[in-house]
Amino acid sequence: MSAQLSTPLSDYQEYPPEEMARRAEHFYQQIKRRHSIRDFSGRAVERRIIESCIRSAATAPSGANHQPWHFVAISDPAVKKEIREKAEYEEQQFYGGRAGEEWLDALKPLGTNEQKPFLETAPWLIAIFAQTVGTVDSTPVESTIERELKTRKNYYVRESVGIATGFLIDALHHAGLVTLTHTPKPMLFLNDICQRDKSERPYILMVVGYPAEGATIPIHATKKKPLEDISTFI
Ligand code: IYR
Repeated sequence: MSAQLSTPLSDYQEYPPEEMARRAEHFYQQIKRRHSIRDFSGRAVERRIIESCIRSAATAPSGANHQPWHFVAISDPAVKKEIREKAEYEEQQFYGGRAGEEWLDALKPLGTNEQKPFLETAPWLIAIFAQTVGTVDSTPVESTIERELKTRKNYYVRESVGIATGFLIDALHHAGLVTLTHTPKPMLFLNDICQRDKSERPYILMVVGYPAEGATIPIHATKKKPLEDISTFI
């Protein structure tokens, strides 16, 4: 007899079409208030909020359900300071020419530069790692050999971690927080600081907190392409 592979779908919720339309529109009205923020307040955010949002992120679909992600949530000021120093060093090279003229031109309307004070001001940084290989479960391994035996390849890693990151941004926004999807490049320094194995790739450094009083957003970032331009119905 083969092992049972399925369980009833018990938590699906159907809505009548009218309610569905209302909910879909309501979601749009809520999500369109999400903006990437660079002016953060230093106000603290409780750890349990961050924990819930990471739990939401981890419900994302992933290749073979391997869940190839790890979230390192950082609130320690000394660690945030170190991250800021390392990120600003990389950004200096980036803005100083490494990015190339075309890329720097594309960034002009955002008004970004190598200064990243928010990496220290914001109460939380969430370093998201993508695991190219992973272990079957999270029980600690005793030896290198044991790790190798328990290690398996992951699939669609970028897609999976990208979707989970989207869920995370949405969960944080829903909770009433603001985020910046930050990508210092290269950000391998995050492996050392967060003590993550080299087989894990730092994917995004999510900056999380409250907006500073008088926070602004670039006008450029408010211009979203209309439905006609981004979709085709056949
Ligand atoms: N990582 C740099 C540059 C940057 C790149 C893109 I594409 C952006 O949309 C925004 C910034 C920085 O964080 O400044």
